[in-house]
Amino acid sequence: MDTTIRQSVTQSYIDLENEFGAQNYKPLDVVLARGQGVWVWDVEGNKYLDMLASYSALNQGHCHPRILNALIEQAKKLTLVSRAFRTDQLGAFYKEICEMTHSHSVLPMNSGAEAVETALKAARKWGYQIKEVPDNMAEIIVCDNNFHGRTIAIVGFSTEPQYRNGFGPFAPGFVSIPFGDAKALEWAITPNTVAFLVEPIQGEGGIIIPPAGYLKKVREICDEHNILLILDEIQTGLGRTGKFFAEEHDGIEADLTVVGKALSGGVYPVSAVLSNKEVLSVFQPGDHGSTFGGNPLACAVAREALKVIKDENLVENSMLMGEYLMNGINLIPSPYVKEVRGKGLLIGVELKESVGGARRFCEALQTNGLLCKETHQHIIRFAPPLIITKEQIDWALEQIEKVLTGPLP
Ligand code: IF1
Repeated sequence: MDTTIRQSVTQSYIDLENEFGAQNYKPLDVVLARGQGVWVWDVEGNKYLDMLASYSALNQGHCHPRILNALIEQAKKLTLVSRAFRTDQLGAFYKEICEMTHSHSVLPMNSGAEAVETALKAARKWGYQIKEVPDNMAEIIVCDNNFHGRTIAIVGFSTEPQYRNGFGPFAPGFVSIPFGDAKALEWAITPNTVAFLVEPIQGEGGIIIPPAGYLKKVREICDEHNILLILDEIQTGLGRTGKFFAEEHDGIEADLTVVGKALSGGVYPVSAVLSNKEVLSVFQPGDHGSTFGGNPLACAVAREALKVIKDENLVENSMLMGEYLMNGINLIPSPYVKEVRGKGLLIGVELKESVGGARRFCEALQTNGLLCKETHQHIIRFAPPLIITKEQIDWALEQIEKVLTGPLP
């Protein structure tokens, strides 16, 4: 196929999306048809290194054979019964994830936002039942610049105008404070505060890493005031930052931990709330639920996805390869870069404002075979699958160097 025909094939897929779909995204103009490991191929046959990994949902890489096999084998047996009946998968999933994460109990959902909502509901109910906060008075503290999903309750406490505007009215009971500022947390607490919800590293916020010891201080403050610490580890968890959970960098444990994304290795939506303080026991039969939450297909997939993280030492690889990639980027003498920051394989490269935005750099990287996504105008996010090897990073660094030291794209 010559180039023009190939490009018109791509264009026909883009036109189809544009004609019939809601335009709530503006993706790069690459139409992907296949993925394997760290690699993806578009409909023209071009090969790319996936440096986004579906925002950390593909920590185990695309189409991991073991996870696919678990999906296929379970799909042939039983996919869904709803929680009206029990299955032979659910208990095993509970036991394995609790043992792996040192949790007491778990509540499975599907998307990240649903699991965040679940944690918020658990925290409120805990507040009324255990902390004895007066009815309907519970307050939950969140952080400016947060990202926890797209439901109305969640976007109601977003500080990003685009995520909120036009979607009100919103649920009351949320207070937002600056991220990374433990004093601000102390000041915001009232007798009705039931929980503090925070991301260990703000992902969408621009890979913002709080000051060292922040979470440790936050943990102490929460203990002192009897409020629950809810960590959203949907993006930072399951090895992404070089620890199984990012909370381990500060040597603490959350009361409620929210996980999603890579819990299924990216093949199926699976999320969960993990509890260390038996907070989840406030839920009585009928209080909360989901048709698909905890279904046998999800359980089989998640069980295998967790085993792959362990068997392939992905947490350690994330730490080692993360350091290697970040050092490599730091060594590139680029006139465009303001700062490189990250933990493990969650890395943000902040460009100077004068270069006119990261989007054009992502497009230039695409031309060189790397798929990346900008965040917050000026930041390029590098978050490849955790299975990435040193050789693959060396190749990626060559492409990144070309773009960061070449002419302004
Ligand atoms: C989109 C961002 C990332 C998350 C954290 C909860 C959720 C997410 C820390 C909700 C989801 C996704 C959602 C997706 C793009 C992506 C994203 F750019 F929007 F912010 F990763 F950085 N907590 N993040 O990162 O999980 O309900 O989506 O399963 O909304 O466009 P979900």
